[in-house]
Amino acid sequence: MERILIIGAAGQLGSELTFTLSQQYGGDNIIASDLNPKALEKFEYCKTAVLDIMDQDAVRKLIKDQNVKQIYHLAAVLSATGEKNPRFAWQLNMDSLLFVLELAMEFKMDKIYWPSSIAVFGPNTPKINTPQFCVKEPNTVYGISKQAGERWCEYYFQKFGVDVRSLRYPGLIGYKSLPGGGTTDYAVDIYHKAIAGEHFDCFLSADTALPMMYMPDAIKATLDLMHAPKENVKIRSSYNLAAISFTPEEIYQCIKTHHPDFTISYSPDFRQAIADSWPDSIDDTRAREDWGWKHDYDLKKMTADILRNLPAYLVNF
Ligand code: VAH
Repeated sequence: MERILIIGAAGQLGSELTFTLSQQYGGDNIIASDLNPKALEKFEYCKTAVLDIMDQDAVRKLIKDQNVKQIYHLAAVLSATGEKNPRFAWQLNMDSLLFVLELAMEFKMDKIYWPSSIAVFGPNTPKINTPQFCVKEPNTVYGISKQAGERWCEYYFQKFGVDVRSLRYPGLIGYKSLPGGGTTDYAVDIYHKAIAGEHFDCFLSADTALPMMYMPDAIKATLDLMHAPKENVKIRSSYNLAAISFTPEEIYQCIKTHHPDFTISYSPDFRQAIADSWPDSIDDTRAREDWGWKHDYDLKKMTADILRNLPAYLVNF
């Protein structure tokens, strides 16, 4: 029985990726792990383990006992939270990745997945249709850790043959988890406020365009990449990935077609500077050429799907 370990399974991406992986491989072959025991209660359909990725003995023991052959390493401190505790964010994001790459060698793992982000781009990166290869001088701890992590992934692939794969996610939007510590999480919270009939005060300015993606597209891209034949995965740092780009005003206007009384105001805070350092849109031609990436959701289709499904989910939060 070869198993897949998901580290940080209770996060925004992990919550949905764990469900899809369990559907594909069977719950008995999936181990959802997280620091927070309570957060693991929702994973009734797969195996679970309370796990601190920094507790190396515990991680090694679990890998041996459960014959883990793939790891999805999703645990990280996101952009806004990272700026409040830079040293911790760097240590968790970097040390945990290096440890996972070492484990991949030690246990001869089949594949590793590690998410990067458009946060690797910085203020002097071309902002429109940002290319796969370009200047990257990120000025957030999160972005710096993702850029360094990409370098390590490519190094472990080239030097040691570790089959580690990665995507530069745009802002991810889903209705199955609450808004987190990300700069793009305004685009999650806005739906919650609309459904609750509350006013929304946005922490970014009305015209802040950012690359975004609906969670079902992010899950599809992740599994398309992980299932691609090894020879098709030609970029071993991390692939640019794109779907939609919009501003807070544009998502507000889209929601307003469903909730005409919904109101918004704009009060940019420290996260505005983070958003301003990121691209407006991304060129993901290489992902489309190398392993056939294609997104399904635009802003209108995503908004309709979230507003249809979120009310039932609000009961669970
Ligand atoms: C963040 N949601 O806002 C993450 C993402 C592109 C941003 O990596 O930090």
